[in-house]
Amino acid sequence: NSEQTYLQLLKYVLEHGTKKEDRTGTGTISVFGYQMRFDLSEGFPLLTTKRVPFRLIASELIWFIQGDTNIRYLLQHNNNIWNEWAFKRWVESTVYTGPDMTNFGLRSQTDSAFAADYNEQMELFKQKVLTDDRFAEEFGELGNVYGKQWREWKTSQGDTIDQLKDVVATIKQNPDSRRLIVSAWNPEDVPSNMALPPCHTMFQFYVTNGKLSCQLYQRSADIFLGIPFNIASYALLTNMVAHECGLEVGEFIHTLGDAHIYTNHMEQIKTQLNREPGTLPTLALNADKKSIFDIAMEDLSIENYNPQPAIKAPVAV
Ligand code: UFP
Repeated sequence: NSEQTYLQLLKYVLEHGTKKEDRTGTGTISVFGYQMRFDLSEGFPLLTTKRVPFRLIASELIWFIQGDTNIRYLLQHNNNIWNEWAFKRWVESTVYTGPDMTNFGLRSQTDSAFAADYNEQMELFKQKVLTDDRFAEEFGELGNVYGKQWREWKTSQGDTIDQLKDVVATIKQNPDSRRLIVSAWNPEDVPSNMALPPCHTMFQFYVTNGKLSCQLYQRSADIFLGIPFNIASYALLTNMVAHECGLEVGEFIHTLGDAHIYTNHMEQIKTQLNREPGTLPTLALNADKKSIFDIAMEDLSIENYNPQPAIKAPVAV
């Protein structure tokens, strides 16, 4: 099933990956080019060999769909997954006057005195984003990340393009189209206008026999921490778009570029590979909310999800 497909990727990269240095200084083993297919009618592909927090995936996806690029909405939903990227901009800015936070991601894992300082600064930062409008506007902002590119792609004419709205409309009007694409990769914005160049670079929809499929090209994939989120996120998006368009769900096809395992995730992966997968949960969508643009957290839930415990691992920043 879907979970085996993911576990096979872990095993494949453990076996065939080559050592590769990376931007974060952590070190990886990596392969280039890999494809997984998930039949979404089998169940919702949320891993059972470790708990994957669905509400974080759902609130992040809603945030993308709303075109939001400020971490305030995420913090309001107790979602901390983008904090480091905003925090990095804050501590590297000229207005920051706290203790030196250079290389905070790696240092906080090895130096406990530093970790205490870091946690304190991060808490202060989060509180400021939540309570201070002007601070949030300046430092909660991640720049032209996914939400911006999906909903308000800037054109050379000074207009914007709502790629997501357009693609949903085209699926309804011309489902056979071979141009059902949303791109998050904006070469003009990548060098300086975004906190993190998009990892899920572009996706395409495909309709046949009344079923909607989606393929994602992901340029860079943290297999242990990132990929389980990315699979669930695009499975959720595909379910939402299918629901709006009156289609059944087909496949999610996940195509990876640099697919890597960080060298400090090895123990965690051993633990996971020793576990037996269970049955996949199912997604419940509020049938009254037709448009993906109206869906809120309370319209989504996961049923029959009985995973094994979460496995903690350090995130490379
Ligand atoms: N990463 C993912 N999935 C995501 C995301 C990030 O796997 O959705 F936002 C990982 C991939 C890589 C790192 O390990 O984050 C990004 O670093 P880089 O830009 O150097 O590829």
